[in-house]
Amino acid sequence: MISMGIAQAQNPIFTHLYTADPSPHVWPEDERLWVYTTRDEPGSNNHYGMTDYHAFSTTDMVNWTDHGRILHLDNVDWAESHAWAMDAAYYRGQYYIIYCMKEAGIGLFRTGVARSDVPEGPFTDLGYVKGVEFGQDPAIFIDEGTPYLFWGHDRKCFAAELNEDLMSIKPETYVELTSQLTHVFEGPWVHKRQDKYYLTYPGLTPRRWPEKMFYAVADQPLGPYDYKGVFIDDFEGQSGTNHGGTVTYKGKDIMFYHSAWLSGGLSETRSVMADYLEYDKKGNIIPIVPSKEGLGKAKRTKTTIHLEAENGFAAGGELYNVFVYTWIKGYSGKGYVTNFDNPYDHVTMLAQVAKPAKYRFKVRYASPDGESNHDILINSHQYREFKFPQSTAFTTIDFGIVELKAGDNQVRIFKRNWKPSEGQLAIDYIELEQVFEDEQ
Ligand code: FUB
Repeated sequence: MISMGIAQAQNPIFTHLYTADPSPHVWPEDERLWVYTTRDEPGSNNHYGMTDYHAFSTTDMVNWTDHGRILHLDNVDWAESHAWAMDAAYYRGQYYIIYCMKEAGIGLFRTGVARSDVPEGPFTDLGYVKGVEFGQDPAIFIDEGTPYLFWGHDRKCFAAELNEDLMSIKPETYVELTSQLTHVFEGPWVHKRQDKYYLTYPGLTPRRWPEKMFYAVADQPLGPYDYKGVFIDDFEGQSGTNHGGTVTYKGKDIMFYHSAWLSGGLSETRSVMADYLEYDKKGNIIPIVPSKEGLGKAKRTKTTIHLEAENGFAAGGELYNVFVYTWIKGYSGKGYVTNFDNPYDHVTMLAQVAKPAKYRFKVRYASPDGESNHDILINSHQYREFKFPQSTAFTTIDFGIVELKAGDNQVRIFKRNWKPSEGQLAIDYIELEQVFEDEQ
């Protein structure tokens, strides 16, 4: 079975969460590699109930940070379902995600745009792109400062230049690329190499699932494209779909895509993969054979879920009668949560995982004026009363190993009863680090 040996391998990259449709990027003046993904619900094995997106970062491609939920259907007024494939961009000093969801009451895909001033989000929805009908599987490609949008599904692919606000296309630039992309089904992605534009896409050879990955090459972003062939063929443990993108990081070209390896063959419960992408002397992509080793031969990947307290509802959490402040310096993110004045005042953070598993739980806090009494609840069963020692600066407490269940986990820090505290607690973030069986 394919899932055998995963504990020692680098593929799939993320082994704590079911992830799909990866969008890899390196942002200006940031040494990290970023990967934005969709998420498959544990146990669903279909794509109809997909609701949210995650952001991941790394500097060594072994140790990854899952920054948690970055956008959910509930944060998008115009949408009703199907949080399907997405992409991300850095444009004029802001970070964007471009995604597709079905429009409420209409049931057709629209291409949404959301913005953040930090790459890890959470992102705020701005609406959908005007001029894009049936906007499934968007990819944004910025060439010399000009933004282009590619999208498509059901054997069709389209592209156009975007206006400067990214909220509408320039109609005069709209092209249908379908006939240039043999076997195309959905999921276009464009990258540039040595003045050539490579459009990679999942496709179906006639009447035959699952999807393979194909590519075509052009001299201009909007084509015409010259079909080149398949570069990820059928492989053991593939999912029904494939979808991905390319990035150059630390001098190496990497292809991110997805498989069904983590779910042990449930074909629609997917997991992100990565392998090096190489070209021959003529610039043709050398076909990728998905490998367990992925980007490194010796070490397995490990992910730490990092959840900033101040993100609240935008990241699936809750701030109940507490406030975000920035007075104590040294916090990460945009601030910290404090003012736990009354019983039941709380901050809740959402940790999502694929399977029941153990994690090392840490809390970064400050309590400048004295010890503070609080309680910690993980879902409804793990309750712990804790006295946070006085600390004028933000510091981290390791609470040891906790168990998370498959799906959504609520981590709550609160005042349960009226217990006097000398200090006022400030919560910066929590972390949940994967602990493998051989480390327990
Ligand atoms: O993840 C949901 C859908 O499956 C995507 O939008 C398609 O590209 C396919 O990967």
